[in-house]
Amino acid sequence: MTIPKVDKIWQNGKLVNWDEAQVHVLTHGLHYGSGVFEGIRAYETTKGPAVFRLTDHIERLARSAKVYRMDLPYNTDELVKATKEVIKANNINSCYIRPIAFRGYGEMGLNPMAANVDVVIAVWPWGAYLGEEGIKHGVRAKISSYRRNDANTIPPAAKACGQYLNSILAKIEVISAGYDEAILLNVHGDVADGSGENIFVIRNDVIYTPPTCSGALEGITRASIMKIAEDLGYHVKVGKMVRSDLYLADEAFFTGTAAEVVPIREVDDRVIGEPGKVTKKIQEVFFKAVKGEEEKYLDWLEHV
Ligand code: PPE
Repeated sequence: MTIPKVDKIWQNGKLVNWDEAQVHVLTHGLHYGSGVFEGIRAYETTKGPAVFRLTDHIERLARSAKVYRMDLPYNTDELVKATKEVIKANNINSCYIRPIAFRGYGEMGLNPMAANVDVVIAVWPWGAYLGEEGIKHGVRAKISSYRRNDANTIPPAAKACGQYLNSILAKIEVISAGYDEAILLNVHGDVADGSGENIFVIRNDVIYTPPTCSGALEGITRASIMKIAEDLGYHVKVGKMVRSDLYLADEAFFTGTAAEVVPIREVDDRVIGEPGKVTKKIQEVFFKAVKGEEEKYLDWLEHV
């Protein structure tokens, strides 16, 4: 997607004009992918814009940084405050939020420990990641021939910049083949997740999702959906899954901050069909929750 411009970006503690938020071409993170990032969304509510699980996202950013032994120059409270500040400065009611911390300019080579860490928080309007049609009628997914990074190669538990080359390979492979989204298996052949989403399947009214040890990111939407599904009375099981579990699902869907909740209509040309009743119910509660229309989940919203 082309990024729509807004006014300000938060860069290393200051609000700067969009066009002036620049880095040097010899930035460490540009050369080696040595950065960590988050994807967060703010939604319009009757009480003004609210960020969905902001603190949880910033805490995950800190965990990602820990994996790469990157010292963040700001603590969680400061980054939560900064996120609200940049939303306010842009006078925007609903947006996607992209905090990124990366090894900056000044050091080159594979020992990054001396490089300074830059932190940026940008916001912009971002509509349906896999399309409005996808949200309503489901997407066609294909299992990529690329395997999800192994935990002993590039840990999928962290959300690191360079690791997304893995998702990019998978995504361009299946898009070129005419599908909407890629599903990745891990090196052992178990289902991990989508290129930028977690995955759920439903069979006989039981909801299944792969464990993080299969290579799934510890998704914040995933956790929210598990809670919503349990509150609706469904059994949710976290367990290893193979490709035929996808083919034989009664229903399936992706979850993610950018993607939100997107039904899967087909996997590898095996038809699952139009979104089913469980998926639709979960989708409905999720979209109400993010907009502050579900009393039960109001504590997931952090008002700007
Ligand atoms: N798995 C992967 C690989 C992933 O990248 C994401 C988020 C998820 C699962 C879902 O996690 P969560 O957002 O906490 O529910 N992907 C982010 C980046 C997407 C992009 O294209 O960039 C996102 O959704 O913001």
